[in-house]
Amino acid sequence: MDGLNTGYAALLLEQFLDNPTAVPPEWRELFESAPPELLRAQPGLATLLERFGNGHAAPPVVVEPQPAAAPAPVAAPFVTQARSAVVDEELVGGVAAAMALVKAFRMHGHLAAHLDPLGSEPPGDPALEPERLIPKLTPELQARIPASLLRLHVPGATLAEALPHLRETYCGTIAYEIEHISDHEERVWLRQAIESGLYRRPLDDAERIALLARLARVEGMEQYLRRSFLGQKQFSIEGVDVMVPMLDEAIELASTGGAHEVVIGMAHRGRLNVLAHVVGRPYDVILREFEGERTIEAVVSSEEGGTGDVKYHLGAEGTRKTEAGEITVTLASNPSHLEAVDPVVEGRARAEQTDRSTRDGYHDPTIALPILIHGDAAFSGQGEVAETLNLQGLDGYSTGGTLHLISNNQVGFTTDPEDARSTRYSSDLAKGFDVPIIHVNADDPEAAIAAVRLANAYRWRFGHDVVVDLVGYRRHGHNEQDEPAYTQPLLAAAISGHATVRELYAARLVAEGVVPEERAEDLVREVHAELKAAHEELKSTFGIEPELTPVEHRLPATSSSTVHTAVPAERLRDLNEQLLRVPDWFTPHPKLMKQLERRRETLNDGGIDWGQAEALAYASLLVDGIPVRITGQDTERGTFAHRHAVLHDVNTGATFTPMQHLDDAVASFEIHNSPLSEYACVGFEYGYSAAAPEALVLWEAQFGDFVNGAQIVIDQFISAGLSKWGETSRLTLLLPHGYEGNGPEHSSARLERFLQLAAQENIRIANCSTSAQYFHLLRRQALDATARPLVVMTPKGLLRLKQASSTLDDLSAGAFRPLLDDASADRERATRLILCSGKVYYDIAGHERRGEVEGVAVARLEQLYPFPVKEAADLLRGYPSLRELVWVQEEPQNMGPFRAIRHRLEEAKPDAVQLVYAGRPWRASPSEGYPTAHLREQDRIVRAALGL
Ligand SMILES: Cc1ncc(C[n+]2csc(CCOP(=O)(O)OP(=O)(O)O)c2C)c(N)n1
Repeated sequence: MDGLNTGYAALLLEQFLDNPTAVPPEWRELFESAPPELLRAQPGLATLLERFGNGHAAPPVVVEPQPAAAPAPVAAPFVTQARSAVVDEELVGGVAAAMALVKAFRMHGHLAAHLDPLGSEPPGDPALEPERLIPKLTPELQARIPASLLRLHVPGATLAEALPHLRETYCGTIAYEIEHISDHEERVWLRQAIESGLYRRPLDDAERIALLARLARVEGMEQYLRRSFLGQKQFSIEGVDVMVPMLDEAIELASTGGAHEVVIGMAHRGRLNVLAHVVGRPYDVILREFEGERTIEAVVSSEEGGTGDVKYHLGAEGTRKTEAGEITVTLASNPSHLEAVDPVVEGRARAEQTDRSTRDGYHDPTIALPILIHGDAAFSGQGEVAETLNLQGLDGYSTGGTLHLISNNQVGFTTDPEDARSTRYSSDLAKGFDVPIIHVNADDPEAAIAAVRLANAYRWRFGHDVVVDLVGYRRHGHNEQDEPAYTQPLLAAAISGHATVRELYAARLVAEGVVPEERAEDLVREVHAELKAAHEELKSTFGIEPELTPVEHRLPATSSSTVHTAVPAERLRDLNEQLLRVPDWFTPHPKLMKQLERRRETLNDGGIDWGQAEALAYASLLVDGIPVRITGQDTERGTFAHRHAVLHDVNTGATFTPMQHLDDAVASFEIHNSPLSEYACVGFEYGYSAAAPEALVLWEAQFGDFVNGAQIVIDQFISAGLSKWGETSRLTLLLPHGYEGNGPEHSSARLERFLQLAAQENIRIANCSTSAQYFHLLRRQALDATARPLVVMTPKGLLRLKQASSTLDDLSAGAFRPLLDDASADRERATRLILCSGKVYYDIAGHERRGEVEGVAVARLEQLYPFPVKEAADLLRGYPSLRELVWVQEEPQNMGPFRAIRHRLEEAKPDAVQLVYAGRPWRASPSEGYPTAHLREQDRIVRAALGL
């Protein structure tokens, strides 16, 4: 017994001795059953409780609130029995054993549950066997222990009566893992919800027939496709067919709860069925894909032709009618990379849930429900799942709870669970995130619906994630070209002799007289007929070119002239002043405030640094109605302490974000420090930005190197999404980059990787060298009519470098310039033109021997992609005496921009001009580890560039 329970029990005892009716009935019964002399001495209480507790953890009755339903009336065995100490001791011991048994069912019942449709025996657990508790818990005692004392919500007045229900509830075709949840209220709620059977309300006949019809549709479609397109991949759903009616139910419930949208992320398995039956993609569109016709999306995804994507990766959007009205169902496009879409779906849902016309982006999670469907092998194997689960409770990322559905076919390609994970269940990871887990047998469709109902109620009540582990099987191979018997012969044999869920359910409904046998058979035939008709209709159109309107997805290589990025000086002054304002109740750190207040002087004297230029860019966008969202590790302050967008009260710790208090702002400013993740966080922002095309969404890396933790999102979504799915966004990656002697890991954001991925104007890549350029770039990114992701190599040392700072005039006039010429060069006489990008410019321009060299000009390439072809040609034409064009970079020759832009430089220069490379040689690691080695190498590069 712990202190709390003993203390609580002592309190109750005191009350009982004073007035026996003042304590809860079960305590009264307990006290009344004990010898009075034992009760009157405190050590006696300890003995009583010790026997009561039987060395186990505290009985749950101690701190639980009363159940909503009144407990069933019970004969008072303790009172009416002879008051002999021997009998009472037996009873007390029996109660303790009974509590242990109840606890065992709640905690370990799942181990004895019948979850496998193929009938494998559950492992069971000795703690679930009442016989093992004999002699403490004889059948006679079981019949005397009142269920209310055990806080049971299953039917039955005594333990003996309740026991079968307990077993049925916890060890049937649904099983629960909820006892790991640290929140007491949630545990109590879940126990009550589970045991009361509220969410297992039997379906009525109409619902059962509709469920059967749905299963017939699911199965019918898979069969039709397999027979008509032999060997084509469809990643059949068969074995977890009930997933479709489960999604139907989740959508219906979401709609009833007021949601306008359901956003679904899923992999290959069952996707075609979900597309057709859940999202509502017409059969003929799916059949067209099987016939090898290009999809409409693929044809129009870019002027030069996108690649399109295989049919089981394509996203879709549909509108569904529900009892509560229409609801949008979105299936996110996703790559083959399992689980990569998880955070993307979360970001999409969050964008839908956010009101960006409010100052801080009011978040209402009821607006959209995210559903993630996982494979069992992927859920336990891919770290992205953990990163995504970790977002659920965070202010900047929460979506009010995600419904996770593990489509558990008990195999991953050809790998058995024993080789795929170290834990018993695929879902085990989720336990570490306080997530309730509901396992359900996929051959019991009604149980599967009940699982969704409980999951939905839990999400609605607590706003947290919930996992439904749908345990089924895979009727065929991994795909339609695989022979499963080669690798899982026993499993394949068992499955081939196993009736489909539709057959099983039909037989049940026929046997129960719910549906006539012929009607049950007709259901599948009808689906086949419908598909056949759609197929024939489609075939009759072959040879006729569909009328398609090509969509213009190319973007101009330079800033569109229609994008006006300059902001009147007076407005900037006003915004600057407002950004320095804090309310009376707020005491900022005086030293920080002094530092920020220097931002007043810079408007007159120059010296507007990166942080100030960025703040003014965001503020000016907010008053123009463009929402801004920025996240990243330590982004509120800024890794390099250059942002300080969120101020902290030195006395109370309260925060204040001036950007959310601008007088004329008509759009939201969201800023959040992110968890220490790149993969999920970049994925989340991609999803958010794709669903919020009007917003400027930025993600900032702590150092640019770390962005490769999100490489899958960059390769598969950010750069290829447009070509594959016609999907793009304004997502802006801020990647601190530059060689400042911090070693191999804090120098390079791997610019070369982005350049390699850049084609068909899919993304923009920039590396600015002044704060005004950064200001105009950010504004252009938000205002350009053509949305594209932007990758910015952001500086470290330059953040405060005087020479890189700007003046108010620079912000109130002009625009972003992709190429900066050397303003002080003698163009007629210059024979060597150095071209570089980013911070190395200042190393060259500021080199101690720069003055010694004549005939050298230094220009800066600020936008690396799309390459400013015209500007580069104009630049070179401006230097008639040129003999050498030197490309200078800090990165090794196999990295950095050189290899990606070399052909552009060759094209821009006259033949007589020689192209020279100055930079680090080919290297396997980006930079030196020692500061002195760095300085030596940096100096060598600059001298080589200047010809010293
Ligand atoms: C990140 C990643 N690694 C490897 C693969 C290759 N792959 C495709 S399906 C699959 C097995 C998936 O098993 P599971 O998650 O259980 O889903 P199921 O196909 O059984 O529905 C694998 C390994 C992949 N698609 N993505």
